[in-house]
Amino acid sequence: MTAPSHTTVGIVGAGPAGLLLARLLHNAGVNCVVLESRDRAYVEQRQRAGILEQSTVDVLRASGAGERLDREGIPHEGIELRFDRRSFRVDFPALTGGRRVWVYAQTEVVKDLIALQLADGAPLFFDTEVLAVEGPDTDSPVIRYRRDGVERTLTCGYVVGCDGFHGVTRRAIPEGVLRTYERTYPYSWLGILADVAPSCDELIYAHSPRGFALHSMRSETVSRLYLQVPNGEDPQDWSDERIWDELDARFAVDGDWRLARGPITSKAVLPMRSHVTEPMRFGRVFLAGDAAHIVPPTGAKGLNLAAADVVVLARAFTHLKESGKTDLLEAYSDTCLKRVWRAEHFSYFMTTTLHTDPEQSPFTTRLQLSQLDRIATSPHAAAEVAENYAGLTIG
Ligand code: RFL
Ligand code: PHB
Repeated sequence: MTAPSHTTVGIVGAGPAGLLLARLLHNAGVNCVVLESRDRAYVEQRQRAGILEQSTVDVLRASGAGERLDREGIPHEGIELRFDRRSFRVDFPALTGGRRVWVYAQTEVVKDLIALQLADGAPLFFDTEVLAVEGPDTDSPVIRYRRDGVERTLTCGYVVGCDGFHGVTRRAIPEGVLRTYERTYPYSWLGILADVAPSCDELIYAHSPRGFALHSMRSETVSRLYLQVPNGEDPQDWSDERIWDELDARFAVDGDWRLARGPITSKAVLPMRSHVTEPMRFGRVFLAGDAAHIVPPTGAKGLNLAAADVVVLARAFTHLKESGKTDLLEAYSDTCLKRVWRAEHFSYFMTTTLHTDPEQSPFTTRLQLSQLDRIATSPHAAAEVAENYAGLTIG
């Protein structure tokens, strides 16, 4: 199939943001085309997020992509915080008026959305690299792309950059207009997948003198775990035994909890970063998801923010189609940035409260422990964590 030369909404990138936007637009009868540089297998296998907020689940269900999620997703009603060899459970429904989250991997969300899109949706082209987005402040911006070694163009009514942090769409916004806010962290995560039943029913976020650790899961037989490691660490330097020993040490609590070990099937080191691009719209070019903002993964917010952006955008395009009005499109950036900055703050808070900076003073460690103790003893402090984690209704 060859790509058309014109469409209403040109979408760059088939990650969760691009795919969900395409589904929502398809359902609303708005034409679009999705161009993705990687092949389908790569996009479907990329290991990333694991936690969906209630509102993300609601949107996926309403869009028609909830069938397998409802069968295989695991609802979670809390998380466990470990510190000082003790543990505290943050109870989401009790603290938020009934909200919860779902364990359902990003790989599965992406597979479900791709299957729907290829079955009846708008054109979706893999192995198609977007080279540039041109004319953002004209009535018909153009996407320049390469497919099968040939350069072509797609003329659009609007372009949405869902092309992640390293994408090209952001470059279409002139430097004088663009503002970026950034923070890097002096540590990374070593993430593993292991063929072993999770040793917990809910996720465990652990503060320890040896650094942060997180116990997550993918299914009843597959565990996902993360360890704070120095930046630039080589996963090859981490034997399976070293990883399990370190996880054991960091999750240690008084009492008889045990971490089950099993074969490790994947190891990767992931950098941590906070980044916001403002504005998220220039003329007829929009940014959504990681293309506009990055959060460190400690708050489990990235995928949920991407979904929230495209819901706002799909609503704005539907409104344009129905009323001819562009007011919601014009408000897009301001509407999204409110939620984005809240998630930035929460992700920063979770990250800096739970990790150990290599230069950290004993004073800062005492502050972290005091903050964690506050969450464990004050329902108000715990509710602040629960509301942010389970998802706020903004925008
Ligand atoms: P993506 O997923 O990066 O997709 C962008 C797509 O654009 C394509 N692309 C291009 N296509 C055409 N032409 C070009 N020039 C292109 N340049 C790029 C790419 O190939 C890709 O397919 O961005 P999107 O859609 O905005 O989705 C964002 C999420 O992927 C991300 O925020 C989350 O994974 C973050 N995240 C988590 N989020 C959560 O909500 N809950 C979690 O539990 C959670 N855990 C995580 C995470 C991210 C992690 N890493 C790897 C940073 C755990 C980890 C370890
Ligand atoms: C995951 O399961 O991959 C995961 C869960 C929670 C996080 C980050 C990653 O905060």
